[in-house]
Amino acid sequence: MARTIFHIDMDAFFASVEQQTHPELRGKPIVVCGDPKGRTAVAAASYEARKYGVKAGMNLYEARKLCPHVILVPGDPEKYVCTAVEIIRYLTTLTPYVEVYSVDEAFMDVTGTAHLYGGPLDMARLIKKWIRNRFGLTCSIGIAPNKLLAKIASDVNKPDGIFRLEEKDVKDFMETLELGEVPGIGKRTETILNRLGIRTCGDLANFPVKTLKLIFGINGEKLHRMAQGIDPDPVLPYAHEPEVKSMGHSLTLPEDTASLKTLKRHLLQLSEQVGRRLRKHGFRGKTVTLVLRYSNFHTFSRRKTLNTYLDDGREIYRAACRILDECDLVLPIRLIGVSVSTLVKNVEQLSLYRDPRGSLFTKAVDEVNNKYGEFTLTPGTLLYGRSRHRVIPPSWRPNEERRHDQTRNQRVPLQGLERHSLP
Ligand code: DCP
Ligand code: CA
Repeated sequence: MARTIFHIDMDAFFASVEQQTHPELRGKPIVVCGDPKGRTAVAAASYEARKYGVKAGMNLYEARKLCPHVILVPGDPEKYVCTAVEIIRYLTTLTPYVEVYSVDEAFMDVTGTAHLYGGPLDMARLIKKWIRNRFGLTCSIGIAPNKLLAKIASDVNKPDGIFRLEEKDVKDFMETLELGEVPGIGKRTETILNRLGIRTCGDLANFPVKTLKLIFGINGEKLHRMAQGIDPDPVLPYAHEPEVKSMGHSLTLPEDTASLKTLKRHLLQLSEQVGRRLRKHGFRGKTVTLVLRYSNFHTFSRRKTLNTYLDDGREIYRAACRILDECDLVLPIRLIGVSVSTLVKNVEQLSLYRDPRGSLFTKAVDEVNNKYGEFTLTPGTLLYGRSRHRVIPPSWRPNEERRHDQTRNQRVPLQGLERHSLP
């Protein structure tokens, strides 16, 4: 049976939220960035600023050069996440098949529900009306037989538009579509394809799949399918995602120790692991918990809730060290653990509020470690001292007495099992 999928994408999301919460900014060229005095990039540009060529990813100097009267607004991630969460909650009242795709994008499978709202177009209008009434914000909605096409379609009448692509029109639509318009075809792939004389999806669909497989491996077939607008992936409902409340790691030390220096070295490695795991699963969290077990097996935890959501190992480490410094240790430590809770998912774009070079660096380190193994690249401090220990599978909750204490020298990923709560 043919499916009906929506892709909902908020227009100039962060910038529009700021314009709604600060009416004096409405109708003006603004950019949302980190600290305007610091070295930050443009996270979002209002449509008024885009007219001057200002866009996300630019540095502030470039933005000012293009539009000298542009207004710089420091970002407020909490506000955007809360807005996004409320919108997602509303969407799930229409159908349970809602997939959160990014901080301001969601897919919905409305195959079985659109008729209840007068059909796909009326349902899309209803969603736009609700978002406008509740927040004064606009969004663009793509309606198509699958997620890939719905995502492409939501860009067609952006901003504040709806575009419906029906099965019968897919072939013609794809024929002239530029490769760069297809999510999943990056710049590098596009360049290689261009060299082969392929400019549009039509060209790609007509290209021999055998040759594509020789060049791109198994991705060759995928590219060929994408060019034809084929995407069998289901909408993965938010409610069906594995329930995660916290993520962490702990380590039973090779020897009991009271040395803060040694404890902090282990903490750095554990924090890096936690950060990497959070990023891998698209989570950020704002509560950092330190768990300590004395040599007499007495176990306790201390936590701090921060103002921002973290997924960076070094930031987690800094928070955990502050907690450790405030602990009055009375016995040597046998086990140390760190976990992050109060999680939100898929808000990775907020990381651009930090120094963009910082998040690019973290991404690059993750890529190397994903490929060559944990801690191939690691903070210098971890290279000294004892050899590292193996990671064993998730099993530990921060507040529980431990089953896993029998074995020393084990790092234990912590993973809470309750559903993570929305802010
Ligand atoms: N974002 C960011 N850094 C980027 C890109 C985006 O921090 N390089 C943030 C700010 C955006 C939000 O994510 O408002 C959503 O990203 P989009 O790419 O959907 O961009 P916008 O919603 O701002 O614009 P559009 O109207 O084109 O969707
Ligand atoms: Ca958007």
